Amino acid sequence: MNEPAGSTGFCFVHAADIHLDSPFASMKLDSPEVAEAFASAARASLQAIARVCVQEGARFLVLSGDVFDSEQRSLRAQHELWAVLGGLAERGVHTYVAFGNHDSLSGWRSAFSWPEEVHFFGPEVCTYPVIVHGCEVAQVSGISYPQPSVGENLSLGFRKHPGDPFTVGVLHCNVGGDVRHANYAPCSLADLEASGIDYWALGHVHEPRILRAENPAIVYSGCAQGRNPREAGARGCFVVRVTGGGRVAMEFVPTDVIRWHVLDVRIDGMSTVDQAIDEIRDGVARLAMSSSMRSCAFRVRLLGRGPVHRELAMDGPDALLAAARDSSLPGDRFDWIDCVQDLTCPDVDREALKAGGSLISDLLCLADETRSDPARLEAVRGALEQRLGSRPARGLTRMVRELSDEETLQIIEKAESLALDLLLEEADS
Ligand SMILES: [Mn+2]
Repeated sequence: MNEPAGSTGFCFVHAADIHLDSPFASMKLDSPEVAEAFASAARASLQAIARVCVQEGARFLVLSGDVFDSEQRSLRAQHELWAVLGGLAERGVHTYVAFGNHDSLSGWRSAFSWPEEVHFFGPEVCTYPVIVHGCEVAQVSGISYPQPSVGENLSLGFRKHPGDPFTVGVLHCNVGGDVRHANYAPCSLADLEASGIDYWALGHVHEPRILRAENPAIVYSGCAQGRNPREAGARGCFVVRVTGGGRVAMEFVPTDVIRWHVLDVRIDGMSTVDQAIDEIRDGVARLAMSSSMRSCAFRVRLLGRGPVHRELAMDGPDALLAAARDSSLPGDRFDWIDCVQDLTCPDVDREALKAGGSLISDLLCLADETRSDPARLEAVRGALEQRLGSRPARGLTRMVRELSDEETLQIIEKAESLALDLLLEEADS
């Protein structure tokens, strides 16, 4: 898009949730090279964001919270941010940084002197002018979390006044009470619209989402690098072009250096395990091809019903993991299978068993009723949480609380298969 000479059009980049120092703790990274690639992935995604700023001629960059993974910002992570934002400052690109629930101000004590082009938002909404060739083309308003947990609606502190230039609002928040995300700085679309802000640069939700395209634009950039299989698919930042008349056009640009994929392989119709291995390898190659030659990480889920289920019952998933992993890891890029989950079902005629009028048919009917009743699904999550609650496993309890309906259904499916395997074995013997 070419601006006519003399217009005050400009471009900026919106990113969030970089999570420098992210530990990737849940993964069993038995390859040191892959572990190193994951350890440096957040920094590499930040560097990619800086490259996008330079390539696209951005006037400024906004970072909408969770720049660091933890309040205890390590020296290394601080240095990484300082080096990258310092490089942008040397090119005249300003950066506006808000902190969120992961990196609230309560843990912020800088060990570095920052260039004057880098601006950190404090615990009150504050506004900086953006000057281009002596002319104020925009302003950037933002706020940081004073402590990790913020229950107030921070969006109410933002206001664009008559005569103000194009205004960007930088905020880490949960819009519309989305139950899949911790309800920090909750606000509604109507709150954001009422403020007069022209572009809401939001952080917190890790998936890129355009909630509104214009008047005002309301956008979650998502995280810059997926951190686990729940963050599968392209992750990156938005390049935002604003015309002299204040029209907004945005473009999503991936910045992830390792892309997560969930690969589903169905065993229906397979008679031997090598068919499953071939299918995993084919799927990995196909998804790698569609990932623009960046490294990839995979969670493989085996689904369906058939004779292969019985073969997998013992050490199946681990054996398949070993067989399907590329032994030539790693090169310039790699395809890393994080784990293989066995969600397959026994090779039986489920409908016939269900009609059989036995203990097995009771089990299958109960499983079906549970699947189709949201209240029962909730009860399953509650029961799981209670079982785990007695153990020192807070992380696990939180995971159970955040299980999606799809994940809960998978657990029920798995429970049904296990029970069916045991009951059928008993019937065989
Ligand atoms: Mn985050």
